[in-house]
Amino acid sequence: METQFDYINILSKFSLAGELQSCVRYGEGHINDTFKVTMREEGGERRYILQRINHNLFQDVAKLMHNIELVTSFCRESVIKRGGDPLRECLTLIRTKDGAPYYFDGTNYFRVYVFIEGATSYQSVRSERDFYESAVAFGNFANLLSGFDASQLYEVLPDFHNTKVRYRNFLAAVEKDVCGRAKEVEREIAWVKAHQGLSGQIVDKIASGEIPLRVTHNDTKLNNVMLDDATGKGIAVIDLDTVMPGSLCYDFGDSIRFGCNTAAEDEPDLEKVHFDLGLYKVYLEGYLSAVGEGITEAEKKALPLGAVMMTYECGMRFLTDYLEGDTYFKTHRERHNLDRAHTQFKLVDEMLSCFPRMEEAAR
Ligand code: ADP
Ligand code: GN1
Ligand code: MG
Repeated sequence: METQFDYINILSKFSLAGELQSCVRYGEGHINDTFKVTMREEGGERRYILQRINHNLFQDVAKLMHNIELVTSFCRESVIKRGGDPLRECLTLIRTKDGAPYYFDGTNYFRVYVFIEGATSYQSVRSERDFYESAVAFGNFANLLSGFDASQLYEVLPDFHNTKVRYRNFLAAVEKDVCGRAKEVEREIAWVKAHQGLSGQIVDKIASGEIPLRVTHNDTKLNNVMLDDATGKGIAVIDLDTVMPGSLCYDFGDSIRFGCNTAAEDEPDLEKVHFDLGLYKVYLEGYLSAVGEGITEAEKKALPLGAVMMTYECGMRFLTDYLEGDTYFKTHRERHNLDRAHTQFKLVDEMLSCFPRMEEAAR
């Protein structure tokens, strides 16, 4: 297996049931290295998720894991209160034999979660129903987090969705041009600059108090929610690394960015990439049905803007990473980040061309 670490030794540090059978790379996350671990025990198998935490990004893993512990125990309690199954409806951390929430082998940091069985995280929307259920799950999650005390959390990635800061970082990457790629992407750079006006749209509303800062998930892609294989319901929200102060508009917007694309996030053939307004309406309905009474009129009004803004920001982040030599997002081919940037820019163009209809739907 292509791990660059001794997973047998790593796994032996955790309190796992049974005997190790296999450990294989798993999922399509862009940040951590994720593996599915199968253990054999009497009467069957038990599965876990092993993750090598991306500590280039999360430089203070102790703080990151402090957040994860708090958020997962908070979710667990609420699932138990409503009579649900905490092992399927929230992430469950497995401790090391020393009782720690992660293990450091001198080079890398690792954590283990219970594998959520009988559920799937999808890479693209298969049906309106699935997308609706994912919206309900993320809406419920936002509702749940409204009871969470923000002061307990570390802001592990400061300015994560501060699009103005992202824009400044983009300009710096263009300026430095460490890989000599700026010339090749002059057109894309010009596009980002021409749309600079978008970057302050949500940030300024938060700064002026027009929309509130809340505890949010901040990475609400479809593949960060698990849909039950039997019922189709969104049962668990996963990938909690970025739970931090943020805006509902970010969470709503990121789901739209990813899920309302008629093609994959990295589709090289732009003919296939379109913004699906019908799916946007489906998600909006599901999200509003679950997010709770707490959402303000100003937030509701800004949801469509959140979609445009998050797509702009993400495209800009992909282009920045391309300019910086693909050091942030995992890439699997030449120009992978550039392909990703292209899809996002096309989606923004299409969103802007039907923006009044997006606003109308959110009224
Ligand atoms: P990244 O931060 O790299 O996106 P994630 O935490 O989202 O990492 O994990 C990557 C993928 O692994 C997810 O999209 C999902 O498919 C799968 N996954 C993660 N945690 C679990 C779990 N507890 N049970 C089942 N699948 C999981
Ligand atoms: C990353 O970890 P993952 O793959 O769920 C990224 C998001 C981006 C997304 C783009 C911590 O999400 O912010 O929107 O890729 N996560 C982090 O697909 O940077
Ligand atoms: Mg993920």
